[in-house]
Amino acid sequence: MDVYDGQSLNQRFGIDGHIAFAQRGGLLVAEMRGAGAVATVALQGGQVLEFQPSGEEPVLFLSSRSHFEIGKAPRGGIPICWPWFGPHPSDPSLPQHGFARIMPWSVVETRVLEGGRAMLRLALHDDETTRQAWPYAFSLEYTVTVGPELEVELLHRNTDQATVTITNTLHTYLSVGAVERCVIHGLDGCDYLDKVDAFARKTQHGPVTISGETDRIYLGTTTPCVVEDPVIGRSISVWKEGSRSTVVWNPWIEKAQAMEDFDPLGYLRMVCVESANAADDAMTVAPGAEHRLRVRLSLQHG
Ligand code: TA6
Repeated sequence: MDVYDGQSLNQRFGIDGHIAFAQRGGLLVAEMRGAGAVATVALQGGQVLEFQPSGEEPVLFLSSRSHFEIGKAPRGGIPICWPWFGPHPSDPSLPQHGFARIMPWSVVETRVLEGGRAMLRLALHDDETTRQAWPYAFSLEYTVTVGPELEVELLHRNTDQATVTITNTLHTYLSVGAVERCVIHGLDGCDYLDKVDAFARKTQHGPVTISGETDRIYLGTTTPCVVEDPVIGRSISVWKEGSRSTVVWNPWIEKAQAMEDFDPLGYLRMVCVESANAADDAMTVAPGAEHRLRVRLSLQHG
């Protein structure tokens, strides 16, 4: 099926009142509604762009200057960084954060689950384009479940004959009232690589706060993070499974201004808390084996 034919997708996978396919700029998106929450997912990259439970402010940051065009990941939501996180280890001509977030994913299933949650399942398999960048066979499935919580799961099956080494992240951009007022719990005592200080290895003492460019890979951590947001008056819990690293990123002023798709003051209203396997936590996946990376976003008040 042509992954960019909205009409045939609606005929085959649309579910009245729950899932419809529409054009957003140059991208085809799934508009989802489940148990009172709404979400938007771009078929390019399987990128969740928006998630908003009823009565809540948007949970994900999406830059107002995002491009919705083929070949470029919109700035925000949850880009899927796979099969490598960051620059390619040896070939600078290859895309940063791997190719999964800029490839066309195909729809394989849509369903309404118990309680009225909406589910969308997408797939991506190796082809000559991916094999030029990464010479291995693979099968990826990405499942997005929308309800009062957002759950995403990236399932990688190694269909190659070789063991592969993967770094990855679900690069979650959270929307906050004022980043400098937020407190991020869950990383106390963790070692991290500080990308703002030549990847120096440091130890986190207490919660994480943001008062400048912050780009840290926390290592060997499997615990959930909680972003306390006193301005909006809520906390966002980032639960994860299948991830041993957590990346915390805010570009702050200069870096944000250097990104033309980052609205000028957007950095004040976002923080990335990314569920990853990066650096020392790179993973190997044997032939025939599979790896699941799951993230669940939920909100708490008071
Ligand atoms: O996850 C943090 C990070 O690796 C930063 O260093 C910055 O590069 C960010 O990802 C965004 O990367 P992108 O390629 O989406 O602009």
